[in-house]
Amino acid sequence: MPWFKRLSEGLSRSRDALQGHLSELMGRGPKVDDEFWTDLEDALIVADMGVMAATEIVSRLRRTASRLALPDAAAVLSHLTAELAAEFEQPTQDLLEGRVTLIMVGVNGTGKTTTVGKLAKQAVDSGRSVLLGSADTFRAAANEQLDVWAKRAGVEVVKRDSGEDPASVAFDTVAAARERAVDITIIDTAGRLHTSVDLMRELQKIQKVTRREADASTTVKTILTMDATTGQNGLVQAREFHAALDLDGVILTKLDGTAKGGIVVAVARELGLPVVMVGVGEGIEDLRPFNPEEFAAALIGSS
Ligand SMILES: Nc1nc2c(ncn2[C@@H]2O[C@H](COP(=O)(O)OP(=O)(O)O)[C@@H](O)[C@H]2O)c(=O)[nH]1
Ligand SMILES: [Mg+2]
Repeated sequence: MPWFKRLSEGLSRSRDALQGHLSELMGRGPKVDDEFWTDLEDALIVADMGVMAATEIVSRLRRTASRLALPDAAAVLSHLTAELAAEFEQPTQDLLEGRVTLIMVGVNGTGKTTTVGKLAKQAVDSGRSVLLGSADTFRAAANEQLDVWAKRAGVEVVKRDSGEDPASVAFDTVAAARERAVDITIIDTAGRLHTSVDLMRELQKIQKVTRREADASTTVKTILTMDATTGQNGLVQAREFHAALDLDGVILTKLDGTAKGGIVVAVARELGLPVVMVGVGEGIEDLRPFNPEEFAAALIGSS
């Protein structure tokens, strides 16, 4: 299935919800008055775009409407997709371009390990050399889960027994990657510890070791996976990760499981971080680089 169709299907719950509000808005007639703008803003907020982004999109749309002397509600809404896409900085850089070392972080269950597996497979398919590191030594099953993905992708995993120091795994991984001049190195990490202070400290240690030991020709990036179904709660967690780790980007997973796909807008706007990829399912093909125009078109559909 082509990617846009996948994305579009993945966002269908969000699109249906938003379309419901927009057709209500259209049903009131062609008049564009203050109430129209307020209701449009509310519809965007309900989609979880966040108040800041919703306000900004609506005020830009208002300016466009007056500049182009748009005659009615339908004409105004036909510009919504473009204004939504304009919310994002562009272009988003390809995560797997050049030589990179990625540290994947995020709350348990948000999709770190799955995302590591998908990225590994995609990188291999595009002819890159890949090495994975299993620095989730907290859960016993973590190694096996990553192994399954690694086999699928045909790549090696550096690991240690559970309970061992995750920063040592990062050290071993990066050392091996350096020696073999690997293109793409991805380190999976744990998402749950006794306290979040412990977790952040552990991740900071992994980050420090990785930055210190990684080959000078690779870019080290710390990427947060965020479960889109957790909505605004996920944003709170994301802020905590960002404060502790100075993130380089966010991957939004499980957009297929929510009616509030607008969270992508809130993440970009309120965290000031690029959304580097989006996930719309459990399959390898269901993770792709984020493209603002595509996303806006899939979220809003034709009205
Ligand atoms: N529907 C859906 N499920 C996903 C997506 N990404 C990950 N998952 C599922 O989320 C669950 C937790 O993923 P996992 O990688 O183990 O999370 P981790 O604890 O952060 O490593 C798994 O069942 C994945 O298949 C996605 O984009 N869509
Ligand atoms: Mg995991």
